[in-house]
Amino acid sequence: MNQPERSPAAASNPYADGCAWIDGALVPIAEARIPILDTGFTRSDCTYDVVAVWHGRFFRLEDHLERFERSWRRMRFEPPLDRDGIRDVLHDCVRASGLDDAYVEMIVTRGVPVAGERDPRRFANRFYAFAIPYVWLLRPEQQDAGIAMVIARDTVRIDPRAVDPTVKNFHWGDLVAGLFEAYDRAAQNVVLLNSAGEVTEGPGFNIFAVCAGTLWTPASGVLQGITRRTVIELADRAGIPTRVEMFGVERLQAADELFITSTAGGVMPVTRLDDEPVGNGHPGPLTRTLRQAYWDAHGAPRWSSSVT
Ligand code: PDG
Repeated sequence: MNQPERSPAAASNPYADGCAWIDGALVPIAEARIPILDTGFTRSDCTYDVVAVWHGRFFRLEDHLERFERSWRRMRFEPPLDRDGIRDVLHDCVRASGLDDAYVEMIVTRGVPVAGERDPRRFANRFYAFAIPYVWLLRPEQQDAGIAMVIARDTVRIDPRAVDPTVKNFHWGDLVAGLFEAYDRAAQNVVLLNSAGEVTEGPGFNIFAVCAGTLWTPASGVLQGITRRTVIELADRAGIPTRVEMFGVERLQAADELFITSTAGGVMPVTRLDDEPVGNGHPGPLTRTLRQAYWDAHGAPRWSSSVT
């Protein structure tokens, strides 16, 4: 599952490190710039989505486009491109890059204020996209061995009534503060609780606990991850029961297995929690089965479409 060596063709392609789409033009990723006054940057007034390309095929592109559209509608954006236009741009970025395995992001921002304008209804919204080499949330050896995670103590997940986590957003202040808590406690990653002490999610991933053969994942206050949905569907097909409900730290602490899910890396094991082993301290059987099933599903025509 690791990145292949760079081919001679890639070495001469200016987009081989990634390709962005800005104002109707493709740009090599290192030269891609946005206007400094774009309120997507100055106010985090934007939404985005990330879809993967694996071995030349988009994974669940229509589901990502649908989630993106739900997000921008909720934030009352009017992107300058419709869904077909956006899909075409994503294909263009990946094709130009020549990447077989890519991390493909689409962003809509409120835009640049004209002459001190402060009424968000009066901005021309902007659309950006890029494709870069596939991003792994965990390094390969961490995916095999699992990582050490902490439950954040000093940081709570931002209240969903303030920032709706089902609308993918750049308000990562709590997630990044949580990561520093993890590093300070000699762990690699973090899961955050909400203000009621219920488990939510972490920086770029959803979380699952396996308890006596049943999968548990938080129902709300989290991004409705496409990887999370894929795992639930794969588990269903394999006859593994899933409970999508809120739960507290005790369920994580008592779990036989823990894993995280993200477009950036798929299904990834967590083998230590707050300095205690999870189960026997090694990736468990359900985690391994679902991780394999996840990657096997990437060629399936119902979920993947080739880059054209
Ligand atoms: N929760 C949060 C807060 C996320 O940002 C993400 C994905 C997920 C859950 C999982 O959703 P999905 O399975 O649809 O990917 N975040 C992506 C990828 C991870 C990363 O850090 O690059 C992102 O933010 O780009």
